[in-house]
Amino acid sequence: MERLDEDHRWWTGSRRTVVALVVLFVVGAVVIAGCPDEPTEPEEVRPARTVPELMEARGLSEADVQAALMTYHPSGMQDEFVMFASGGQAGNLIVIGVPSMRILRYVGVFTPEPWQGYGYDDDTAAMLAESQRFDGDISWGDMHHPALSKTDGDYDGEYLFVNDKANPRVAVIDLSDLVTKQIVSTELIQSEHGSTFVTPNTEYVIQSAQYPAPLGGVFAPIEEYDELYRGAVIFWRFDREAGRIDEEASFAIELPPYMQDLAAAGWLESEGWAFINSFNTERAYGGIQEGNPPLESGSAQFDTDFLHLVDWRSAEQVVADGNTTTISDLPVISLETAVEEGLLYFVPASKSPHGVDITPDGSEIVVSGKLDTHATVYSFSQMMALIEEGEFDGVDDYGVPILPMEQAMRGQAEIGLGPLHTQFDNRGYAYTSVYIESVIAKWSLETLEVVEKLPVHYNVGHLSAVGGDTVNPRGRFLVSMNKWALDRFTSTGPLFPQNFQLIDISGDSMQLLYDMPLPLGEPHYAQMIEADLLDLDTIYPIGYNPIQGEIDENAVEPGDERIERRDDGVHVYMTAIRSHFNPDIVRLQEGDTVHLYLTSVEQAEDAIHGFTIGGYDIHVSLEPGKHANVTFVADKPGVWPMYCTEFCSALHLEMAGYFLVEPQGGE
Ligand code: RUQ
Ligand code: CUA
Repeated sequence: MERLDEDHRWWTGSRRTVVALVVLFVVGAVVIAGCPDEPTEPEEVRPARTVPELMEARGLSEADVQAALMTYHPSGMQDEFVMFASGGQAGNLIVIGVPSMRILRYVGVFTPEPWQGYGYDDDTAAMLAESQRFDGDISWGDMHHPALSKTDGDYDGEYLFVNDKANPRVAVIDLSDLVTKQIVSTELIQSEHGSTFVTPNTEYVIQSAQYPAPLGGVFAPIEEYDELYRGAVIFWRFDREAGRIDEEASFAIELPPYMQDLAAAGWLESEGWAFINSFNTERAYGGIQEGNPPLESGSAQFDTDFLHLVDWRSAEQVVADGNTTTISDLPVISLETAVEEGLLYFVPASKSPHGVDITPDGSEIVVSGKLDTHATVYSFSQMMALIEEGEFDGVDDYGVPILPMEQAMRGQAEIGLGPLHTQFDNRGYAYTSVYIESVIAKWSLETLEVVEKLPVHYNVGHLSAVGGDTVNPRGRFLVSMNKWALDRFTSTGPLFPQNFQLIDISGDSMQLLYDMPLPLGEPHYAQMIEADLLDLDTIYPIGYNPIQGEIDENAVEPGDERIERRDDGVHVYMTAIRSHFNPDIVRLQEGDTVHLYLTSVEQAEDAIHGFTIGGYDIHVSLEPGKHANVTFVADKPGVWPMYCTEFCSALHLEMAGYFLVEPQGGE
């Protein structure tokens, strides 16, 4: 019975379908035959095309359209400014065109960057390896503050410095080719934050510690925090001629175990002095499980902490006189000597201060009190007068003289909740990022009155204006670097991008122009410079080794390609040009040491090749003219294709060859 019913249903259903199809067909035929001139499709909805239509359809205001016109760059139009932003925990540098906010480049710094072969050839791998502290094997960096080199207190477009907070390191990037040329590291301090900041003629790159620890990386119980833990500030000497930091000519000054924070170097009137903020003068060190307050509350007991004033010009003399102790290969001026020689003074700064910024004329220092609502404006000349007259409010536990706060400052600007960093324009205004309020506060340097607040989305950290930390602020654009981005972009799950917001500051009021998601790291700080102040080479002379800064001794000229078997291994002199490597077959015995000398003999802009040998974790980027050395042991027998990884020409796929590694014993 059941089976019969099933069959029955099948027939019934099928018959209904057939009937329906026939009816549809007939009706359709009648419609087509009866109405030959009428459209058969519903009227097409034309998408909005004209500006008014688009504005209406997308709900755009006139200000939105204006913002779009100020940032849109049709194909081929180039940006007026270039922003160098730290890549945060990605450990690389981000190069951004402004005002289009298009990412133009990443530059490998503390982290290997496979696409640019950074960390894979001998020179860049050695640079990363030599930057290791305590023979470690750190593969990343926590980059915070890029600093453009300066001449007379303004950007000169020649070099850029960046720091690694987690593993105290400073990198030098050459702006003639945007390549990291040097990374210096120190074992003196175990973390840092006030870095990198340059003196007005880039004599020094400043790096100050953050979390105190015994100097030199030794152990001491945390209960001896006051006695044995210390901060320090390092002055890395920059040799502009060589384009490198001269470690031999660098020095450090021991500081009390407060948590030194951001730093700045004075210019013009205040030239010769460095200013370093600190928090946790309470010297709390946590220990929640041991009944201590967490660091966050332990360090927030006092109403003020200390802004450090450091006379680095006089410190140079103390170092020259040999009045130092060597720790971790650096001559260190002890706290005692620093006090004796008048190199170090403190002035109280409002509750857990953060940013410290020099006004364009160099006469004042603006300090934001993270847990206070003010930005305090200190007068350099008043502070110098106090020092000269010996007018101090006593000394701290380490004997450092403390200047009276009231007499050191001109006044305070009432900014709002959580002021952090300040930048300047060319019309006498200061711009302070206000974290808790999520606004940029614009205030008059003259009256110290806030004139405008612009909401930003959300939790702004640093802000960067064009030339905003120089003697010559340009006052055009400002970028608000927001830590949170919830609700701003299409969701990418629990991990949100950061949000760079571009703001026009050239008018009477600030105008928000653009939201740029930054999908990597936490890009802390950035600096912006006119694109035409940069002078970038687009090709290298043939055989140039960018890390060594000269033609490589093993550069290969066309016609000179060869393979030589010597006592120390197999030397392969190889060139690359569209669309082949030569030699393209390399015969090896298992265990051979291979010295690969690779020269791009291209001289056409943007004719870039990549080089890899499968199975060997090798990748090189060959910009026109560039030379790279790769040394490796052919320890994996087999047939290993090598090929060009960059789509360089119509015959890019044919730009390939073989590394043939014969097993031991000829099997
Ligand atoms: S800090 S968000 Cu690393 Cu420059 Cu103030
Ligand atoms: Cu060379 Cu692809």
